[in-house]
Amino acid sequence: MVDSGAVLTLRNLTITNGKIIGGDGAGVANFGTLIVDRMTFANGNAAAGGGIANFSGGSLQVSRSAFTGNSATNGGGGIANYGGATLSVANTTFSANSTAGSSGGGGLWNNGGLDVTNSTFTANSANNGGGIRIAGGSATLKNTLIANSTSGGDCVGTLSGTNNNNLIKDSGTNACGLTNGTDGNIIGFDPNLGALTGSPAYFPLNPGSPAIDAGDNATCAAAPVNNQSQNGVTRPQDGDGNSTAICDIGSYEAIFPDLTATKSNNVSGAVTLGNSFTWKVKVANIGTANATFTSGQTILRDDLPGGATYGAPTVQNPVNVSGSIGCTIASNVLTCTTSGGSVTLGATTGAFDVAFSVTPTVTGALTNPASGGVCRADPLSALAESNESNNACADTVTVNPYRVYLPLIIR
Ligand SMILES: [Ca+2]
Ligand SMILES: [Ca+2]
Ligand SMILES: [Ca+2]
Repeated sequence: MVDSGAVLTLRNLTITNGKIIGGDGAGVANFGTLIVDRMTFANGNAAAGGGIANFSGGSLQVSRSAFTGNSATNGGGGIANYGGATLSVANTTFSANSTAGSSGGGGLWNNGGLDVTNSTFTANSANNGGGIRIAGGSATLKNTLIANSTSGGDCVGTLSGTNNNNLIKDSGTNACGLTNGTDGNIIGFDPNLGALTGSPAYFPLNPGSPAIDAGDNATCAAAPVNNQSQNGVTRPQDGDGNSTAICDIGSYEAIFPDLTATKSNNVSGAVTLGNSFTWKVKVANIGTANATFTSGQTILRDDLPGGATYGAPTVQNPVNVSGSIGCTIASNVLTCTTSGGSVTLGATTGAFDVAFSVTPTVTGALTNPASGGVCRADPLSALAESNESNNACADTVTVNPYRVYLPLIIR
């Protein structure tokens, strides 16, 4: 318990399995000033506030934390914020908290002053406001994700002031009245979350999630978010591969690799039969996360056309690459794989070239990749990328006939 007038900071701890029969705040009962950072509150049980109860006069600041599996008999499975108390929640996850009580608020119950920014509520349950129940007081939501409540609706109650750039899977009165498309709010859409991971636990955003690059950068830059995220990635990041960095909705900031492949020749696209040229494929990672291939995975495949013979490929110009890349050409298929361990192309700058000589045996267009084949980085989609549509490469070289010029004899 934090007494009125007292100040307590809790950081990097787990408070679990607390139980109060007939009382509030199984993790902490706060009457003073409580600062919670990188904390886990799990599996607590109380009348109200299975994680924390914030009583009148209390001031509670929560950041980069997780509330999971807490429950309350009356209301506020994760946190109960009473009238006359103030609560700020940022970069925090509420998952699988519940209340069976009539007050509702499986994740959070509010009757005081509440500001929620860049937080994620999912799989919470109640009979009224599975994610958040605003019973009274004032409440604002910004850059916040609420979804997948198993009962009671995602958000129930009346918000105050400006509530922008939230993603709520439910709609109407179960989305606290927010409207899709207004103030950057995304209402009625699945956030496409990954599996719970990390400590304190958070939900990653899968590639293509509508929460990616859909937040408000000014909100992220300001306190209490301060361009931080729960997963330790500095906001904002370009998560959708369009070269514009915007912070994400929820506690998580997504980063992904983004492989590209480009092919070039050294003869300006034309060669005379009887001569050779070089094809070069550049594989690069222009994404915000490292691209790591584990042992045995294929980094590049190029189905080469017939009508030529090919020299042995060589790996050239590695930049920000760790591990060993092995390339071979067999039966007119160029394959580059990891060679004895994993290979990482570092974020933003990781790249290498593969070069091989080509000796045409017939005239006409030498079109790479071959008809029905591919030239593609990560051809088996081993990695989840921000952009999967820029992995292909192609190039065509015209093979001209060898011309015989007879001398002109003038008599
Ligand atoms: Ca972007
Ligand atoms: Ca982003
Ligand atoms: Ca890509």
